[in-house]
Parts: sequence; structure tokens; C-alpha cells
Amino acid sequence: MPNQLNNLPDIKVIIPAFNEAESIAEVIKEIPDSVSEIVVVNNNSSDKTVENAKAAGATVLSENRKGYGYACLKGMDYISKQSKAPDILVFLDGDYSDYPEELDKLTVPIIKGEFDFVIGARVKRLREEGSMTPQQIFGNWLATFLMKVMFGATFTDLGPFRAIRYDKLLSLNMEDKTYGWTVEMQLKALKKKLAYTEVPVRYKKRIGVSKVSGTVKGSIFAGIKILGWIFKYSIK
Ligand SMILES: Nc1nc2c(ncn2[C@@H]2O[C@H](COP(=O)(O)OP(=O)(O)OP(=O)(O)O)[C@@H](O)[C@H]2O)c(=O)[nH]1
Ligand SMILES: [Mg+2]
Repeated sequence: MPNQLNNLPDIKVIIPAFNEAESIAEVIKEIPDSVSEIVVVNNNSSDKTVENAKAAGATVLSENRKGYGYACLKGMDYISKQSKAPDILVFLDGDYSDYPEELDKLTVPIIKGEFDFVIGARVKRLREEGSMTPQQIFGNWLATFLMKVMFGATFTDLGPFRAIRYDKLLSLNMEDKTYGWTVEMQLKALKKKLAYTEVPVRYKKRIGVSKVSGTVKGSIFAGIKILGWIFKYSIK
């Protein structure tokens, strides 16, 4: 059983954001007060993502190399240089598809010491019709099915909204630079035998323009990256 954290654990959030000017402030505003710092990592946005995120109270970093994983790694690098390490890191998208107000649902099982890693699962009964594309639903099903068959995993989603103990996250040595980030974290959590669970979360249609699952290139690229990671772990 992992250790229980202090009553007032330090929780930080990392939000990768590329051209999310219309949604980023909404996302930031709805993050509960239990969070001590919100870190938005911008990748060369051409809109007002940076200005809007700063105005809403986030720390804004810039990563020039384009990619979801690069942005997450940049946020982790920034946090690693702070004088005090946080207890929990939460990852959240900047498109307002998730409900940031549900953040505590993801962190409470970690604070209680029951789990190291909690994924927000976008279950059918709680997600808005059309909020996930058919290829995204199929891709998530296939990836989690393969993880079940190969490794006995109980994941049902690769949801981006997730919380993990900071020390455990560091032990995973995350390296994916793009859309393999979520599945990499799950595969490595299995390998390291982290105590993980899923919490059902709500999910709605994004504000603004899709970068990944709503585009053909993004879907194919993400699918290849995700299956590549699973294949790599299946032969280890
Ligand atoms: N920093 C950074 N963020 C990115 C990049 N690509 C996407 N994002 C962000 O990652 C999150 C997920 O991207 P989305 O476009 O929402 O991808 P998705 O959820 O698969 O698809 P839809 O929500 O259906 O469009 C959003 O917050 C994006 O702004 C990138 O290259 N760099
Ligand atoms: Mg999205």
C-alpha cells in the first residue's frame, strides 16, 4: 500500500496548449483551489493562448519543439527545478473538453494513499455525444484491449486528464515527444507496478479547432505512435 500524503499535498497542473486562446482561460478558471500552480506549455501558438493563460493566472512556458509530449516534458523540467517538489502532478488538456472542476476526484485516491496513478476515464454514459470521434473511440478501445490481453491491465481509456504521484512519475522516465505520451505513461506504470485506477469523468466537445483526433493526419500519427509503444512493450 503506497504512503498516504500529508493533509495538504502540493498539487500542480500541466496543460499543453497549442492555439487554445478561446478555451484556455475557461479551463484555468475551473481548476479547484487545491492546486498550487497551473503550468501552461505553449508550442508556438499564433493566437492569444499565452496572453489569455497569463491573464487567467497560469505560469506560461514556451516550448519551440512542436509536440504534446515535448510540452509535457517542458512542464516537468520546469517543476523539477523548483526548490520544493510537488506531491502530485495532474495533466489536463487546454481545449475545455474535460471538466477541470473534477480534478479533486482524480487526486483524492492518491492523497488517501490508495493509488499512485489515477486516469480520468471518458465513459460513454458521461460523455457528450460527438465529443470523441469514432476513430478515437476505436483507438482507445484497441489500445486498452491490447494492454489487457498482453499485460492484464484494467484500463478502459487513454484519457488525457490524469493525476500521478510526482515521485512515481519521475521513476517512469517519460520520453515520448508527441501523442504516445498517454499510453507510454500507462505502459510504464504497468511495468513499474504502480497502483493505478480509473475514475469516470465527464467529457464534452472541445472549444476551438481540433489538433489531433479530428484530423486525418493527427489520428493516423497518434494511432501509429500508440500501437508502436504497445508493440515495443510486448516484445520486452
Ligand atoms: N503544447 C502543445 N500542445 C498541443 C499540441 N498539439 C495539441 N496540443 C494540445 O493538446 C491538447 C489535446 O489536443 P486536441 O486537439 O484537443 O486533441 P484531441 O483531444 O485528441 O482531439 P479533439 O479534442 O477532438 O480535437 C490540447 O490542449 C491541445 O492544445 C502541440 O503540438 N503542442
Ligand atoms: Mg481535445
